Amino acid sequence: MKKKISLIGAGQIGGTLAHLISIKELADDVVLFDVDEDMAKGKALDIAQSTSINGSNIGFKGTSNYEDTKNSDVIIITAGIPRKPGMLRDDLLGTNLKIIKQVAEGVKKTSPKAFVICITNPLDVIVMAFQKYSGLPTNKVVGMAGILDSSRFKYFISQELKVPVKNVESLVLGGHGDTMVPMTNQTTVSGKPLNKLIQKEKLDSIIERTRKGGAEIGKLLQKGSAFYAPASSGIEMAESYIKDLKKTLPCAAYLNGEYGVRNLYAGVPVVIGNLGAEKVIEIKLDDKEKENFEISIKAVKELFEAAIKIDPDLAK
Ligand code: TXD
Repeated sequence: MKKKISLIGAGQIGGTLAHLISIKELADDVVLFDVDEDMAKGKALDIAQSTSINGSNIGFKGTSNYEDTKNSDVIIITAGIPRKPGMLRDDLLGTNLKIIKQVAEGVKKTSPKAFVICITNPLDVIVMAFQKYSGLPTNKVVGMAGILDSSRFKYFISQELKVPVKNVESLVLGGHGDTMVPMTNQTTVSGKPLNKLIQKEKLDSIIERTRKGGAEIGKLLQKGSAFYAPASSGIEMAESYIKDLKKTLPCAAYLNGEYGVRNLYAGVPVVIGNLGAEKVIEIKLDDKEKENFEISIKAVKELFEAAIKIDPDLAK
């Protein structure tokens, strides 16, 4: 069966997603959709011209017409504005809510059966708004943040302990903001508990650097925000869905009682397979982790309340 992936937003992350899909041969057809049609077309053409070098056989199209994205298997959304230096993710709310409403209407009409991965910030609230606006089933709508945050945390630990990053196992849960929760007790390095390998002060500074990981890169880039690691993270989710790998990945998923949370999207471990977000895995949190997770959930809820003030339709 031919696979089609559409990327809504062909900016920094969108373009990188398309290139990774091409290299990994994850689909037969890739559509780059953007309000800036020429940019989408230009990137599609550029990547298409790399396929003879990579040896992949994929069709690329750039467009600003949702009809071209029709019947996509996977949709990855990055449409929106990114942070400028000094901005918080939450500062993007008003603008990106309006954009996600348009995107939801387009996707609902043309690809109601797609698996949708939302990347636009502020992540947890935007993915929830997309699900509400589009009415797509909650198991088919997920947000990408936890893989990226976990990857940053693992990288910093590997650098500190001077070990290969693949030896570090960890995950970061909660909302994608400054209250995100790196699970230190679930973190191991070559199977050994992290807490036994690192001093508390050092670990605290790594947690802080992880929480501010996006801002650190934004400050260096000056124009726009991180895009290579965010794109790789989105691809891991898309691949697990398309190939039915059933990987357990930290993603923003709809919670219906899991972790004591109802009717909210937040970062938790989720099995991603060909049914979408198949199952939320409830890991046991210690008291401190639980407390921090609850603080993070509170922050997501408050931001969603702010979103409802902007658009009361979201309360329905
Ligand atoms: O962990 C995470 N979830 C994230 C999220 C990590 C890094 C960045 N994250 C967020 O992703 C970031 O804060 C932004 O909200 C999105 C996209 O970041 P990117 O760096 O790709 O931004 P760009 O390069 O500005 O691309 C956004 C594109 C741009 O080309 C616009 O023309 C387009 O979105 N855009 C639209 N496309 C379609 N439809 C509409 N309405 C639209 N509006 C803007």
